[in-house]
Amino acid sequence: MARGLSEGPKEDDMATETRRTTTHWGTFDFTVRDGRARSTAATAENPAGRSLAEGLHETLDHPLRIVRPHVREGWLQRGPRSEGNRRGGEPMVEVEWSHAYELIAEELGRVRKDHGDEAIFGGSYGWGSAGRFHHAQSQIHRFLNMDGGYVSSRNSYSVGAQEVVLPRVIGGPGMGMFDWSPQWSEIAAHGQLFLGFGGAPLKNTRVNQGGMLRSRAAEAQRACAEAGVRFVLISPLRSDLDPDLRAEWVPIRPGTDTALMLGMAHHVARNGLEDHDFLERCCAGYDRFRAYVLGDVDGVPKTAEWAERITGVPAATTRELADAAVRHRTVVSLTWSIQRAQYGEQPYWAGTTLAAMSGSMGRPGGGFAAGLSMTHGLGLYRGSMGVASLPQGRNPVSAYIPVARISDMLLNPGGRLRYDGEVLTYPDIRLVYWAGGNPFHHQQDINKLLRAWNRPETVVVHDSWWTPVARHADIVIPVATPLERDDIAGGSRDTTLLAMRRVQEPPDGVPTDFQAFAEVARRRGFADRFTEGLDADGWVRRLFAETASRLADRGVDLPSYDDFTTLQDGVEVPLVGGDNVFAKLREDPQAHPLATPSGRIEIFSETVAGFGYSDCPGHAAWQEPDEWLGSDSALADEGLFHLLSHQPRGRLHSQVDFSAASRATKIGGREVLTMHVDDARRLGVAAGDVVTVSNERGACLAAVRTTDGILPRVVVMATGGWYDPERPGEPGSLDLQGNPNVLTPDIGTSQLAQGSSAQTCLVRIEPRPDAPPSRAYEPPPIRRACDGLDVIAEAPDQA
Ligand SMILES: Nc1nc2c(c(=O)[nH]1)N[C@H]1C(S)=C(S)[C@@H](COP(=O)(O)OP(=O)(O)OC[C@H]3O[C@@H](n4cnc5c(=O)[nH]c(N)nc54)[C@H](O)[C@@H]3O)O[C@H]1N2
Ligand SMILES: Nc1nc2c(c(=O)[nH]1)N[C@H]1C(S)=C(S)[C@@H](COP(=O)(O)OP(=O)(O)OC[C@H]3O[C@@H](n4cnc5c(=O)[nH]c(N)nc54)[C@H](O)[C@@H]3O)O[C@H]1N2
Ligand SMILES: [Mo]
Repeated sequence: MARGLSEGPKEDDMATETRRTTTHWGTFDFTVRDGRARSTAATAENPAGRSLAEGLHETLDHPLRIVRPHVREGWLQRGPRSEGNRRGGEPMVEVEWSHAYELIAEELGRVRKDHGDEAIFGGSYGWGSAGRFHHAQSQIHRFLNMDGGYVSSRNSYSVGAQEVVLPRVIGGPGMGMFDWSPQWSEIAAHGQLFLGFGGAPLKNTRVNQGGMLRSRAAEAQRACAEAGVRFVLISPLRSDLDPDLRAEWVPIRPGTDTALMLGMAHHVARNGLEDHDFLERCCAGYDRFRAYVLGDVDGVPKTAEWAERITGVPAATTRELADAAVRHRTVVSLTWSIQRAQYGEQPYWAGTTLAAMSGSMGRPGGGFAAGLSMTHGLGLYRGSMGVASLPQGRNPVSAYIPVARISDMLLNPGGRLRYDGEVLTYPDIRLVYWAGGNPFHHQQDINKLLRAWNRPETVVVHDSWWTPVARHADIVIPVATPLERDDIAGGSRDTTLLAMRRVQEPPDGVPTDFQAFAEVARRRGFADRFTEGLDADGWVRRLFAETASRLADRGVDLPSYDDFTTLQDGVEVPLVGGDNVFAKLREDPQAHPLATPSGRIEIFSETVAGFGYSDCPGHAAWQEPDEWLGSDSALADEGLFHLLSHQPRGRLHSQVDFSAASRATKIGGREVLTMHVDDARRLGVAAGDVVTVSNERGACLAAVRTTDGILPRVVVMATGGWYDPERPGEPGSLDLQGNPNVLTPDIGTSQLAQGSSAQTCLVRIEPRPDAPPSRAYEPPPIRRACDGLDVIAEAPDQA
């Protein structure tokens, strides 16, 4: 175990000490000698973090590190313009710090004056890094709010469909279901059957938003198996449940879970096996759903045989699962990726409905579960620590988009969008400002994104390395990494308040996001309001003091801040909030109504039905996706495969993709495409071979891995490999590294939620011998102004 921070250096290596800090992917101890980090180790309590620790310290002084501000050559020469931009395809020119800050300040001023505050997009989605003060989203939003506001984004890539549909069905906030889901400890104590749609892969529990110290997910899952819970894994991929759980594997075609649930519901309804009492007292509209399931509405009974034709799951299995679900204390659990698909609202609504029919809803260790183990704390803890965060102020601009509609917004100023009962108008964006996210990772259909991204006049990005988003900026401000800042970490659904201690100093002159925003704020005339006269240390102490006073009200005493920073295991904090609303609902629906119009679970929602969306009717229903293995084209053509792009096991999204930990998950520097052994044979490829994966939206290279643990004709690739176009700046280029988002469609889940739909994706696969190497981890071409380049020295307004 790492030496305690308070112990100080040993005599024999005076200059060496251990420093501990926290990331979204765990807490790490760094050996520091002569002011530089020399090694990384995960905490002993988080063995799973070892695979993500490898080489983390090496990322700090890596050649990909940006240490000076840069401006895209074309922007510097010709100034901001809405035509002819070739972002990502031109050299970047190194400029002076003050010059870069002035350019940003000038541009913000020009765009606000000429086009209004609604011309600035500051949605800036992304995970960024752990830490309550240096949280990039809070920083950029505070900054932009004080400068006049910005067009914002709503909802998440994680759970875009769930967040909008569940409040209509069960009420409450979009993320409420995380606290209301049965927890692993309750399942171990009371549960009997775990129906895991998409499973509960332990790889996902290596990550926790805001950080974590100890990993408990594996033991919590295993305790259920040891208690005799029957695990059924309903997923195209066998590795979606820990082998120790000895789950029965029911392979299913991607995108068809709703049909399986309807087949189960049919069996239950047809045989009168429902929990009639719960459906009558605690639910609304079951009759409407039942009529649909039995075929009274459209003449199509949703039998287990009907479901088999869609899902590929034998009818007998569907019926057996339905019988088991009504006889046993059952959890109907869905991963989030299932709703990150076209019509992603439906499986969540159907899962809630099935759980309500089953008899387990609102009973201990049973009912509907959303995303158990999809991050570490989900299923382990309810509620939050209530740690203070940086105040963001008020945004004077009301215009917003559902987050995944960014390309559509940039491509269609003035265009209309239906969303959750509203009609939104896309604003005319002239300036994009991003800190703490990577749209060239997270957005679907990157070739479309690139076309859209070239429309605004100016794009400003803060990042620490030449990430894909930094390469596609006009003005790049390099910032200190999370390992170079002091902060407080308090993970969501975690119980440890931790000090983050900087591991080393940032490179000379490189600011934190906070310092960079303060510099621009000074040039915009509001530095005092932005900083409130405090430096970062002053702010961290203020947030700690505010947290201490909140916790004192709850009877928890924190040490002084200075003592706190010496506690390597932090402080344990009890969580607040997160009552199980369904238990109370079952007990007495009059006394404990849900926050829905009827106060009950809306198996049928008049509100949603009233929106009149053909792609999201008033109850859960099967809707045929545009791309799936049962489509006419896929049935006729064996060359089409369903591509799933799931979360990477060796990193968080695209973060430090060049680190040793992330590279260890690749083959030959490329992302891995997992396919069935029979498919590999049919395609004439073997493990390790490079293939081209393509469809009408784009193409990427990947290296083959084969297994018998995947449904044939399904292939899976992790997200987050850095976008590496063969011809940088050109939409449609072959991606050399293996980024699945050059293939995924940019369509909303439906007009209700407009969530992202990455999992609805068919592709073709061909062997690609002699593939060109990936250059993702080389910096872009860089020029210094003294290289004789003819550049304008100032922004056009000043010239
Ligand atoms: N095909 C497909 N696409 C997906 C998904 C999928 O399953 N399939 N999943 C989706 C999901 S669920 C999510 S959440 C998104 C994730 O998408 P993102 O959250 O955008 O991905 P990250 O790689 O975490 O991007 C964080 C960026 O911020 C930078 N950064 C880190 N810390 C800081 C900081 O303190 N300051 C600044 N300025 N920069 C910082 C990092 O270097 C990195 O470039 O992707 C979505 N995209
Ligand atoms: N190691 C690691 N962990 C992470 C992250 C990371 O980047 N790295 N990211 C975190 C974030 S931001 C989020 S939002 C969560 C995401 O959590 P999820 O989106 O739920 O995670 P995924 O890994 O994409 O998907 C889990 C499994 O669902 C299965 N699946 C996909 N489509 C279908 C389908 O149609 N039907 C069925 N039955 N199964 C399907 C896939 O086989 C996949 O392995 O993960 C978090 N955890
Ligand atoms: Mo996510």
